[in-house]
Formats: sequence, C-alpha cells, structure tokens
Amino acid sequence: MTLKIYGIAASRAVRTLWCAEELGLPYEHIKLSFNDPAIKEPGFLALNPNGAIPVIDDNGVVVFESLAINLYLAERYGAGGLGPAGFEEEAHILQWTFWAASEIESQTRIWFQHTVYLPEAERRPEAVAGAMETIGKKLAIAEQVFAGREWLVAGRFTVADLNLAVVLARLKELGGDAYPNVSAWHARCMARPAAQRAMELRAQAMRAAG
Ligand SMILES: N[C@@H](CCC(=O)N[C@@H](CS)C(=O)NCC(=O)O)C(=O)O
Repeated sequence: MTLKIYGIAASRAVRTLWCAEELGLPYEHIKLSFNDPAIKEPGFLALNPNGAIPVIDDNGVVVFESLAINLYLAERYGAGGLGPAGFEEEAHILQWTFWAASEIESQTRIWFQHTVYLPEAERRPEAVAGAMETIGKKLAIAEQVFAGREWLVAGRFTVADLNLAVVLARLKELGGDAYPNVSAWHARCMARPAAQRAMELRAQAMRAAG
C-alpha cells in the first residue's frame, strides 16, 4: 500500500507534497479541499479529528499536523538526508520546526487573517502591525543565523529548512526583502526541484479552483 496524502495542493498539504517529492516517495494524492464537507464527516474525522487537511495514512500510520507529518516522513524515509542522523541533529530539527510553528506561524496566521481572509470590516490593522513587528524580530534572528551558514542543521538541506521555508511561504509580503540572508536561503529552498514540483501542483490546484 502506498502513502496516502489527503488535501489539495492549494492548502498546507503542499508542505507534505514537497516533503514526499524530496524523498522520492510514491504516493496517492486524495485531493480533498479545505471547504469540502467530507472533511467534517466521520470517515475523515477518524483520520483527523480536527476536520482539516493535510493528513496522511502511511500503511496504517496516520498523522495530522503538516509539520509533524514532514518530521515523520523525513525521519522514517530520509535519515541522514532530509531527516536526522542521530539525536543531536534531531534535536536541532525539532528546535527549528517548533520555532517555525510557535514563534512564526502563530503570527503569520494573524497577519493572513487580517490582510486576506477576514471580510474587510473585520480586519484590524493593529493586529497586522503587531504580527509584523514580532515576525520582524524573528526574521532578524534568522538573518544572523544565515549570515554564517547555508542551511539550518548539519550543513545540508533538511526537513528543518523545509518546515521553516513553508511557514515563511509569503516571505516577501512579510517584509523579507529587509533580510537578504533569509531571502537568499528561502530562494535556495524554493529552487529545489522537489519544491518546484510541489509549487506546480499548487498552481494547478489553484487554476482548477478558479
Ligand atoms: N496546524 C494545522 C492546520 C491545518 C489547517 O488549518 N488546514 C486548513 C487548510 S490549509 C483546513 O483544512 N481548514 C479547514 C477547516 O479548518 O475547517 C497543520 O499545519 O496541518
């Protein structure tokens, strides 16, 4: 049985697709949308009780949360490459992934809601300003990190880079131009053939959605 990836590419499922492409894994892509009522039904909720995408079923190993899925796939199928070789690398991969999720994605979510997602009348400029200020502080930290190295962990592209790069998918809109080292690292990540394939799947999904 192949890995099953649930979730259209025009969603956080693109993160999982990129990871699977990096690892060269065969997979079945079940293109459920985030607004498909099926993801709130018992059959899907048995896979992800949050009623959200992505979720994977890897021969019975069911995992939700996009960044956790990537950590799992990289460790299982990419040890010493995309995934960690040993506990020290693993610790640093977890460190940067948790940093991306807790310190940055918490803020990009606010930014997105108040610039794109909510109806205009409900958008609060002060929420955007607060999120941008925090994101700026975090990007300044990353700027220092990438002054001395090309990749986050172990001198090679790992799932830590992938996870942070996807959380910073809208780097330019988040003021990324002020951080040239971060921007150069992000461009290196996005230029990878697997990233390009995942972005093409995303573009196709967006075209299909109109
Ligand atoms: N933290 C979760 C967020 C999952 C999530 O919110 N997914 C969106 C699509 S990007 C979704 O399915 N939304 C539908 C809903 O929550 O009703 C992850 O990273 O996987």
